[in-house]
Parts: sequence; structure tokens; C-alpha cells
Amino acid sequence: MKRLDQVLAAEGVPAELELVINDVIVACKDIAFKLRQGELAGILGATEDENVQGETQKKLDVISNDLLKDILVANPYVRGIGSEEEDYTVAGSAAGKYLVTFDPLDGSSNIDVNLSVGTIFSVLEAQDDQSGDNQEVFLQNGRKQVAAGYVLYGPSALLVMTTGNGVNIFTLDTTVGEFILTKSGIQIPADTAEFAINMSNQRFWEPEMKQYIDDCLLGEEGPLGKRYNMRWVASMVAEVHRILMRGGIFMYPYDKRDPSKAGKLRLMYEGNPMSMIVEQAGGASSTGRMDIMDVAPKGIHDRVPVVLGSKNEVAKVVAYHSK
Ligand code: P6P
Repeated sequence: MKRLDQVLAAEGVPAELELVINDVIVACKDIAFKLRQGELAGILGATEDENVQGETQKKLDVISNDLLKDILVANPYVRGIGSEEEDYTVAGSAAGKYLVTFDPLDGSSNIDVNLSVGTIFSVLEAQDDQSGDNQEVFLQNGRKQVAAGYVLYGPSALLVMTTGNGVNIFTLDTTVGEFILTKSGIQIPADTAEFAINMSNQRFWEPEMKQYIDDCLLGEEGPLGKRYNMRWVASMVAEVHRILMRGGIFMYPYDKRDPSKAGKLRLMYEGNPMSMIVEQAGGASSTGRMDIMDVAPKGIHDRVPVVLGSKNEVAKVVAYHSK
């Protein structure tokens, strides 16, 4: 049974990067423990505050953010961090080589109803000597990521990550407090008949997305020629994990509720890390019109439309958008 550090060493990951990833994992173990305590920890429920996204912060959003921020900005190899819960990027060490972006608690609307939530993280290398409190140093496309992963706090706590050598899954052994390798070389089935989308937004979608979903709902008699099933967990980490395990397609498309926003999900700490994982597992990840990892970020909180999962199904959605 291999531990995370043994797997990273075997992949030839630089020691400094391993130390950065290890600090992310130390914080995530603490988050996992606090979530397991639930009401007993007295940390469920919402705060009085809104984050930069305009979303009400849950107590655990703030606690998780602070755990990750505090340990990472103190790491000598971290130049800075960007977080969904931080207005601006936060400087770490001026000599640090790595930049870490994260969504500390994705799907946090699920916390108070005891459903799955997760932490998503992405690691980039600083390309110049700009300080980590200048967002410019983070603004690199997803292809520049050197590592990406998530921790899914479900019935078991799972770490899923890649350093560009395929996707591995580790299960948290709570008896010893270590993530243990339990699956290697994950491959997403190329085809699927299971889509994940929030149907309540249908009237706000672009015509191309409406047409694809309409055709899915026509089933065997429709142009897609098969009966589809639907899932929606309201936690991207849980959706992506299901897709890694059995295939599927997850979509959070552009919608006109707020035309100024490219979508709901954020490029730097949701779209890009999940795209690296999905592509490393043989899947595809697109805005509907271009690969997500080719999108040039303009700001740390940029939003992006997301269509990811089984590569042949993603190709169909892209084809609908190119008609
Ligand atoms: P909706 C969670 O808030 C999140 O960012 C993703 O994890 C999830 O897929 C999506 O938003 C859920 O959005 O509009 O269905 O609540």
C-alpha cells in the first residue's frame, strides 16, 4: 500500500513541489476531520459575510480557506495563493517557485444537508519574479499547470490528483491519517448516456445547449439515438468523480441570467484543475467552443462555461456549438 509521498517520489515530482502538495493535503485532512464532526464541531451554517463572488460564505468556507491559506503562505516554496474566498491573491515567499489556486470548499451549499463537498486545487510555476499578491503572476493558461487535484469529502475522503503522469486515487485511512493509493491510471469511458446539468436554468441557455439537451431527452427516437440518464449533485467535485469512475458529461454552460459573466464556474480554481484531471484520464474539457485549458485568463476570478467528461460526448456538444 503506497502513501502519497511514495507515489509522488516515484513520479519524479520535484521535492519542493511535493512539499507544496503535502501542505495542501495536511489542510485537507483537517477539513475532512472537521466535516466528519459535523454539528458536534459547531461549525455548520452560514456567516454574515459575502465573498468576492457575491455568495454568502458558510462558516466552513472560511475555516477551510484559512487552513489552506495559512499553511501555504508559510511554505517557503509558495510564491502566493489565489482562492475563491479571497478578493485578491495573497503573497507567500518572494523566493517561492509555486503558485497555488484553490476552491477551499466546493459545493458548500451541500454542507448543511450532509451531502458531498470537496476541495479543488491547482499548482502553477511562477514565470517571473512578481510578488504573489500581484494576480498577474497567476494569469497562465491551464496547460501550464504542474499539478491539479481534488479531495472529495464523501462516504470516504478521497484524494484524486495528477502531476501530468495520469490520474491516481488515494483513500484517507483514518486509522493512521494517511492518504493511501487505491486506484491508478484512471481512464474515463469514451462514451456515455449520463449527463449532469442544472435543468432549472434551461430557459437561460444559448440555443446550441438547449438543442443538445432537447435531443438527449428525445432518447432512442431522437438524433442521438440512445436513452440518457441525468444526475445533478450541485457539487462539481462529486460530479467529476462520478465521471472519472463510470463516464458521463458535466455541463455548467453560459447562461443569460448575468450576461456579464461567462458562466458560473471559475477558470483558475475549478475549470482548469478539473480539466487537467479529466484530460489526464482520457476525457475532454471544453467551453463548448474551445478547450478550457487554452483559455487565456484575464483575472484570478475569471468565469468559464464548462463541458467536460467522456470525450466522444464532449465532441458532440462541441459539434452542436459549431453548427
Ligand atoms: P447550482 C457549487 O456551488 C458549484 O460551484 C459547483 O460545485 C456546482 O457544480 C455548481 O456550483 C452548482 O450550481 O446553480 O446548481 O447551485
